[in-house]
Amino acid sequence: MDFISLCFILSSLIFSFFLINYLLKFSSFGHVKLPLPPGTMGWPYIGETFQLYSQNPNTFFASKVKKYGSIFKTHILGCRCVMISSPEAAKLVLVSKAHLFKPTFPASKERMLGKQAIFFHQGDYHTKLRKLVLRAFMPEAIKNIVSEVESLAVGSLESWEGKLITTFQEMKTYAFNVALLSILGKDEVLYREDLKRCYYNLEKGYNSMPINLPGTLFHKAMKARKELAQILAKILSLRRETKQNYNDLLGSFMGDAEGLTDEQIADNMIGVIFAARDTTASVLTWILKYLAENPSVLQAVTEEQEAIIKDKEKCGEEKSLNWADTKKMPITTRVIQETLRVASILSFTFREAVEDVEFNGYLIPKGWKVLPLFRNIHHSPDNFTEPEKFDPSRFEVAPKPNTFMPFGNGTHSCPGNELAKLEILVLVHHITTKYRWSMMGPQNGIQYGPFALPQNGLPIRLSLRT
Ligand code: HEM
Ligand SMILES: *[C@@H]1O[C@H](CO)[C@@H](O)[C@H](O)[C@H]1NC(C)=O
Ligand SMILES: CC(=O)N[C@H]1CO[C@H](CO)[C@@H](O)[C@@H]1O
Repeated sequence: MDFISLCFILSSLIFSFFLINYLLKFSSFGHVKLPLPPGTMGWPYIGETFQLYSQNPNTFFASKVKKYGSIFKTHILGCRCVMISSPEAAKLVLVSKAHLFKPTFPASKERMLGKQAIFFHQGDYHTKLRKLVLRAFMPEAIKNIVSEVESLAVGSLESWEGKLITTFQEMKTYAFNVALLSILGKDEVLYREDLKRCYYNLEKGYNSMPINLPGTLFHKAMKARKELAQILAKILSLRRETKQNYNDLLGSFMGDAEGLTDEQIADNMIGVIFAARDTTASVLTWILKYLAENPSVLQAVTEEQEAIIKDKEKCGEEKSLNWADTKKMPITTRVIQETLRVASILSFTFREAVEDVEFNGYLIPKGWKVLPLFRNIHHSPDNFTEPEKFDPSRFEVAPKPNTFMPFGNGTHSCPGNELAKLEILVLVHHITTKYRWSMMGPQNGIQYGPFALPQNGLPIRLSLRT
């Protein structure tokens, strides 16, 4: 055999090896059989739940990312999941292939908020709801409630004056009141206390064992859910009688020509309170902590806010804040952005693959959960230098697409983000110009419940500035 035929035989062997290998990748249905992402699945059923909860969850995610890269598989709480922490993968799941990844929540959350709430849906019903929610929360709509938000902020601050308070608890009340204002407009005050009591019982019961026997927290929660629906039904029927036009979320829901049922309206009003309260309250809590720890930043924010007051005096404008004022707060705005990044209160979100999806040569199998890890993306040194450092000036340059997503992205991104920013700006305006606060407890602990929060909700003492 001459050298040339030997080469020919060898190369055909190599060629057939690759051909067979390639053909083997196709299953009997003709689909490409891709490998699963790297990672370990832990024990049967419990998987790696224990590893996740025995430490700070972010340490678990971070060590996995280090070991396996930005996409890896794991098994927690009985679910097989793929966790992703690159901007490209987040874009795929939340934006470009959003239709292949449906939202998914634990059953307890669905029971609490109601099956018809916006978060749980995909497709036409979701699109319709989202349009109605956005209509009530877009800048054009919330421009008109700046001075009412301001009254709520001023009222809260006055009630804390000279007292030792738990920042998170108090911010929850403020955020609840603003949420109600945006839902019910001026009707808010009439129902505030009743709605607050019901919502509180509902929330306490939803974290408990689902045993519906008299006396249990769960039973009380079920009762509270009914009472909430009754109060809302009363408001609905009053509004239907008066036939006025309302600019608030309830007005938007009721005005829809296609018509939502009372139950759909109730589920979504409770859903919005749920989405709006603890999120905004924990961001506000972190802001007070970071401002207290960074005196030069506090100084810069205070000066920016004082300049707004002086400008208004000079122009002879009335004292109360308006929408245009809130657009003259670039330093404060960067403090909010940096707080959202460092604290990343929503560490991740959940989706479920509705069919087999390929990403970067890996298979994400149908039925698996997919978790975009916002916190890891926000803390990646590739996207943010010295990621653990609180440095608002980094936002003088706009972040790259899909590297900074405190409000998510795509079809389910936060429709309340403008309102959240507004109520934070307004409170920061008044607290920095009139007050000072000191932190009263241990200052380095973080608790997760489920949002990241300074230990014990950040006890502070608030006093008037001298
Ligand atoms: C700083 C405070 C807030 C943060 C960090 C935040 C964050 C988020 C994020 C990340 C999502 C998307 C979740 C996902 O894709 O799975 C979301 C959705 C949502 N948020 Fe917010 N949010 C905040 C405040 C608010 C407020 C004040 C409201 C209402 C007034 C609100 C209403 C909603 C609603 C209704 C959704 C669901 C949207 C949908 O499924 O289409 N949020 N929020
Ligand atoms: C959301 O995704 C789009 C498309 O990739 C991108 O242009 C945009 O900047 C993203 N938004 C955020 C907040 O990253
Ligand atoms: C735009 C950009 O720089 N993206 C990078 C952010 O960090 C991840 C890894 O953590 C990289 O994969 C991205 O390329």
